Amino acid sequence: MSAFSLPPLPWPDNALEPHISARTIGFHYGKHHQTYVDNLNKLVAGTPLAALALEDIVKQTAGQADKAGVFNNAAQVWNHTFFWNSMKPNGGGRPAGKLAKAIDESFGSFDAFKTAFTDAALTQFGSGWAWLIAEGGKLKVVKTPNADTPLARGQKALLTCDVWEHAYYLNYQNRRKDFVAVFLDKLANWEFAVKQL
Ligand code: MN3
Repeated sequence: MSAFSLPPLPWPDNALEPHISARTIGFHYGKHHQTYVDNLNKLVAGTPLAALALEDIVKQTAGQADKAGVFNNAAQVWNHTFFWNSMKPNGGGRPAGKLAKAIDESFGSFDAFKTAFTDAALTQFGSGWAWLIAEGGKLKVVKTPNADTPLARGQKALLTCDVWEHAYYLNYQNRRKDFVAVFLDKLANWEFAVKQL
């Protein structure tokens, strides 16, 4: 019996076109995300970890060298589900209400937030993630390498952009900057982000 399953996407696989193609989603969700789920199930089968919630596996295996495989796959399952929810058709633009206020208070302006987020996404060398997080009553932008995640660092994730090449290569090839701009301008799901606050 499989402990974990691939959560359904929050929108049809072609819903983010033309910005992210159904072909990209087909590989990214159908192959990459599914593989993390399958690997996690294999790794935890018959161990006490199989009885835990996904979030607890991520927290409990973080930083443990002998559990790196479990952590990497569990964190990638969680990160990808969070990423799908961080986007929506006709997203982007600016958040409203208390999130807009929190961004202004923490970064000075929405444009300053965008610059910080873009910088984090572009300076994450190799594979990883850019995040808007809440920590200590403030919003911050952070980047994490590979599978690493704010969930393992005691930080509250609000929004993320996957900057592994598999997230954008079919649509943008090496142009990560163009992908990140489209994420912020056309796809970011601010209603999801505000729910995390
Ligand atoms: Mn990915």
